[in-house]
Amino acid sequence: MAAIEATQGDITALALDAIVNAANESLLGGGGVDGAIHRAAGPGLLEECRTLGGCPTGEARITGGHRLKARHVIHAVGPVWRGGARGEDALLAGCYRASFALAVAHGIRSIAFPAISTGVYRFPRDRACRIAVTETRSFTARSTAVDRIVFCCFDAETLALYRQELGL
Ligand code: AR6
Repeated sequence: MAAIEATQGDITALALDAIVNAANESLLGGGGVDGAIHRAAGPGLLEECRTLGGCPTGEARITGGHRLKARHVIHAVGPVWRGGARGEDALLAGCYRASFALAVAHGIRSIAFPAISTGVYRFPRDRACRIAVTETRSFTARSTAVDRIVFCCFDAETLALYRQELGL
């Protein structure tokens, strides 16, 4: 069974096979964790992202890690929160599922996720945390392809939510 961890810090510092980016449909960068990842990875990441032609909400695309310690970046596009009746839950779950599918396809054995959609996109943090943990447990119950899954929380409140949800 894969180890599922929650930690507080900057995802760009993690030396894992892949880190996940909370991107937008353009895949051409932005603020928040997306901005931090592009700054740390250097201009080669944007160049590679330009070749992808964007990504629909609820899906993900993979690139190299460029100057990051991580070998790959999985760019997942979370939904903007619009009250919860516009398919937001399913779209957010889709980000995690698509990220795991890419991880398996690319032989990624260790991966870190930020709290996708819970910043600029305003998805309620507790609800997003439950979805992230549910999708992760459902993945680890059916696959042993990934050994280590890290929820990288930027602030203490988010970390506390994940710890509670994971029973840590
Ligand atoms: N490491 C880990 N988590 C971080 C970091 C970091 N370095 N920086 C921020 N977070 P957000 P979204 C947390 O806004 O809501 C961008 O402009 C942050 O505290 O980055 O999915 C994109 O281009 C929050 O918990 O992503 C899109 O346009 C979480 O990461 C849009 O924002 C997600 O916050 C996506 O919005």
